[in-house]
Amino acid sequence: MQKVLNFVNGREVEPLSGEYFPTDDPAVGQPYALVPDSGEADLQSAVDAASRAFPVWRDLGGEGRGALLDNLAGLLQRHAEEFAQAECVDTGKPIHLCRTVDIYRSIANLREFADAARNFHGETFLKPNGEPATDSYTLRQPLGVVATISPWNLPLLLFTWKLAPALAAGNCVIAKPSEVTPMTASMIAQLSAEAGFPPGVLNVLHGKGVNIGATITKHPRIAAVSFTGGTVTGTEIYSHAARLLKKVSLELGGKNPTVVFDDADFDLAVEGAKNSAFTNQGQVCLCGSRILVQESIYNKFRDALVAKAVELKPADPLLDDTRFAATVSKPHMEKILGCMDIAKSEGGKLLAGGGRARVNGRCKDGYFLQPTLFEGLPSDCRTNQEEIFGPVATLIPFKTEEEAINIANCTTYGLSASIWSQDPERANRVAAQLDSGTVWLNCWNVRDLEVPFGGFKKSGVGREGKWRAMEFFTQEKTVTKLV
Ligand code: TXE
Repeated sequence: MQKVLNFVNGREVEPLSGEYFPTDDPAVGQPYALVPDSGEADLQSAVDAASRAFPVWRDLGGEGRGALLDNLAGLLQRHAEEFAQAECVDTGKPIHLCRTVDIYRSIANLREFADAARNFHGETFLKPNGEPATDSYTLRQPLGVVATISPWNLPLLLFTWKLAPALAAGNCVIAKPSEVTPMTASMIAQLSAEAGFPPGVLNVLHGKGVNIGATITKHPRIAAVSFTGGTVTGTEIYSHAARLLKKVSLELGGKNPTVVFDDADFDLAVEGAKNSAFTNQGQVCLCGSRILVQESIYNKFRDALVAKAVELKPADPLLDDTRFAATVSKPHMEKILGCMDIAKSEGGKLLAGGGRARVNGRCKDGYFLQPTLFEGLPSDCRTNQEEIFGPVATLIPFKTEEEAINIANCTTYGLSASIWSQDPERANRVAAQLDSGTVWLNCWNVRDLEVPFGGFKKSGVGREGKWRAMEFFTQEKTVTKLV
């Protein structure tokens, strides 16, 4: 079986314990690769390599670091199809999505932060009339050795979304990809050597969250942790980091509302609600899993959405025209099936799906689920409060704007929302009142890499996005002289 390896000090290495565990191809439902079960000794050797590389990397300057990030983007572009195939096998998501989102956006991340490396700057404060008169300027300096911990739903995209700003800002990185989807992180680490990154600048350690993940968050020489994943894990990382006063950025879960008013462009809103609920089998933190629809169009909208969900047939992810494929792992599929049972036991009326899907041929044992819709559930029940992170959404009718806002805001999460209305005043008025880090008007998941990104409430701490991420991965120094 194929072995994934760690990447430390510029080369691939076995875990020092020699221990591995298997990972599945979720579309086939069989193990296909072995993943290093890294531990404390692997971390120590990676931190040592990163610490040695740090002065060289820092002193290369923004131009030099930007050039290497651009080199890496170019190499990834050249190998894009290979990476898309690998991501598809590792995650079970449609190859179309791997090509047009995962790999495409990973290249964009590297290019965006190559630009940030060159153009990030401090501020000046010229105070000739101050008492006393001063000139001050700020320097944005790297933190040293930092860690990134990324999840399985967009493996390379979220890996590079953290790695690129960390490197652009002049830090050396210990990166831990999800143990469920280790492949493309390992591949890009090898490309980084070809791109010319000095040994030790980027180190990738594979392994389980509870082992190597937790060990990373407790290491005294790691100055910051940037994490995307579940809220429970995020809370644990926050508490470990607090004891050592590490900087922490947490992008966590969501229970995002899609709010459809009766003046919406109907077809656009139905299509938007479908994409928002079921893209990547519902495994995107930004997915709209609660679909709030104004009463006067509720029945018509429900019927149209159900028809779209039924049309979305799970299929082999490696086929070009597949738009809905496998969930990422057996435990995750079982978690989602459990959530469907909870929805039924809470009195939800099943409108579409509701269980496993069977795909013939090589995928007959794969982890496929049906796109699933429920209605008739109160907004305070578990199904409408807890993140399912699968292809399961609920429809909830509302009468007034005020009621829509109350329902939308009544969870502990606050990551994103979409509003569908052709009245711009209403759309902007409601956007201002939603407890969400991001609100889309008549669209969903349109991501400008420069704009701030993060969550309200239990959806996270801090903001990512071009300049916000550069701020996170640096510390500010003020230099003042009398004039
Ligand atoms: O995520 P985890 P899981 C949500 C989603 C999902 C739930 C659990 O609701 O059902 O989280 O998924 C590493 N210290 N999201 O269990 O555990 C882990 O190895 C340090 C939302 O897969 O959060 C992986 O690299 N690290 C989400 C990463 O954390 C630890 C994306 C994410 O895994 C660790 C994924 C620990 N103690 C899941 N435990 C989003 N926001 O996009 C685990 N890890």
